[in-house]
Amino acid sequence: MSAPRLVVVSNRVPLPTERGPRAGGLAVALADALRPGSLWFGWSGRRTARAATSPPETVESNGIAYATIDLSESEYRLFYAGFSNGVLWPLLHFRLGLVHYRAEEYRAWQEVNRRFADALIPLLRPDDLIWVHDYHLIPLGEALRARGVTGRIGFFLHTPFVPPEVLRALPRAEQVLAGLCAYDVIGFHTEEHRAGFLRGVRDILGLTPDEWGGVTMGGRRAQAIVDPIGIDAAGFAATAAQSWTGPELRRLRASLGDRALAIGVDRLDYSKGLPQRLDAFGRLLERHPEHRRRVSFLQVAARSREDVSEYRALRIELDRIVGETIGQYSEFDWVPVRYMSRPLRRATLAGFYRAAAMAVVTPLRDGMNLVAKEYVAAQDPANPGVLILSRFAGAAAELDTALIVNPFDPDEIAEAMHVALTMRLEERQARHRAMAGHVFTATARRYSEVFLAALSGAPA
Ligand code: GDG
Repeated sequence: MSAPRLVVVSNRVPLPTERGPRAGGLAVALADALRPGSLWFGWSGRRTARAATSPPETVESNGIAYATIDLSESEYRLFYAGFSNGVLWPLLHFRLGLVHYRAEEYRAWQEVNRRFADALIPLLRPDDLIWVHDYHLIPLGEALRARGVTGRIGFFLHTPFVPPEVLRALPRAEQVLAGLCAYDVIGFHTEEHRAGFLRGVRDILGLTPDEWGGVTMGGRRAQAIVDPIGIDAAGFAATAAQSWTGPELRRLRASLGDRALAIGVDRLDYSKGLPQRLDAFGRLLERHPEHRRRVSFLQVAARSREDVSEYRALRIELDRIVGETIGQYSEFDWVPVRYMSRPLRRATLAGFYRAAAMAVVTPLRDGMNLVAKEYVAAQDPANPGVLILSRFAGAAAELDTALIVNPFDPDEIAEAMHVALTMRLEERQARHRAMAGHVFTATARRYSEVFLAALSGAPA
């Protein structure tokens, strides 16, 4: 008997025709699971003036079908920029002060999920394994069930999950939790996220999870699992080693001279702790002036979600902080911070990680953080750089030999930067070895194998 077909659903479908510099993340994580014959369904990224009702557009590449629908301007505003990124994203990152709840946005979120379900139903076969991704699509499982889908449906949350004390601030907390319970499997990056969800189920829904993390609602049992996402570590390491000798790396090295490179790579997002990190770098130069002229900090912060006002405000704030740091510490032949709001090519990024003596990954909260794992994979094991990592990134649960910091404390980050820049080779190697052990084992392939094993009901 042949294996069931995998149907992946995510808000944005990475169409094979538009693999830009940002290709990565989910597409890499699912590469091994997406065998020929699989289907990937979601939003095309296009916005239309009026609500579209036409059937999904399908393109095929390497045997995989990509089926997409468009969103109307108003759906984009209410469902995507509104409830998904203006309510759920800040809430799930513990930023209650940034949550702007509006009932019409919540309704649009439910409505777009129903439209996704309507468009997906005709493409489904009875024995499909359906794997839904992320907070935009929480109600999709319920919507599919309401339309008669009886097969296995799983959901993976890429963000953190908050404890019930925080979740209760959301006027529709019960519906969100109930939406999650409509799946057969609900995946989280860490035990902390899973535990927060199960506590919410108990405290807000009044249901008692069983000892294996199962929740039974309406006669169905949903299993909450921990399945940390990983990267294609071997592939990324090979890319880093290869781009080491390429033209961009030559230019980078020429521009650095004998100075050390420090690197930060993030989507420009308020969850990533960028102002605190730049503040910390200024404090390093203040407290340890021996690093002046000896290190350059390259911050790559590609713009994202600029339709949400907080993101525009953050960009302006960062422009100011970067300008201040540059003005304060620059000398005529040295600039302390290099700041790029355009994305780099993935191969170039891999080489830059390898060239960096330290990476500073200090989100205030993060589901996982793949940059931390990419940095580890890209290092030369004989002469590795040092990772400074926020204790509030999911990655800290695995990469505990990084220099773990509180991202809200610029002094602590500055001290960690000093420790990193002066660390002896043996210690760097030992810390890196332990982290590489995780990154090269808990890979993208393992992530999808574990999830799909749980979803198909087999032991992982
Ligand atoms: C969400 C969760 C979770 C960034 N700048 C450039 C570039 N990137 C790539 C990185 C990395 C990816 O984007 C970012 O992934 P993260 O995991 O760090 O963060 P989110 O985008 O917030 O992702 C997160 C993830 O989902 C997966 O579950 O880990 O916690 O928030 O791959 O390399 N890539 C290129 N140029 C850039 O300038 N090519």
